[in-house]
Amino acid sequence: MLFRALIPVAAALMLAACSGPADKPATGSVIEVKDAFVVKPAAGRDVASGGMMVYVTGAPVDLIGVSTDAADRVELHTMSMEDGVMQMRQVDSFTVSEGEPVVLQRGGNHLMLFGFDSAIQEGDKVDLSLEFRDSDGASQTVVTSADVKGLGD
Ligand SMILES: [Cu+2]
Repeated sequence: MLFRALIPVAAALMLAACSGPADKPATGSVIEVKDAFVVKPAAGRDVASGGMMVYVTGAPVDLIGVSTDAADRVELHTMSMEDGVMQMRQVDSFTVSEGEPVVLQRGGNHLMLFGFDSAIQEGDKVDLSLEFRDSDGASQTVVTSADVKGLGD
């Protein structure tokens, strides 16, 4: 998992403030999701991108999957520069640590929604169901409401 190793570095670069390693028990990690959005694709296309901020209080958790009624399938993607070209790659998970939120956004790590429902319009809201797993293997599902934005927003 080459890309998983890169993610904490990227998160630390984006966020100057960084607390020390969290050696707390995995139980009771509190997950908070903010500013979720999905970008409606151009007419005739059905692949949408999306993002959000994910915070955790307590032990680290992994975001291992996303589902929604608004699309057939959602993947977690990284974005990186390789030989001067931006490349997207699917990854299995993103790790969220206290003080190191996962930032999913345009131009960076992001969600990719395939088979996005063309009936959904800018200004609508869609629910995203986020599945997390903690270090004990316990899972936690968080549902967040994402704003549907236009390509130029
Ligand atoms: Cu992508």
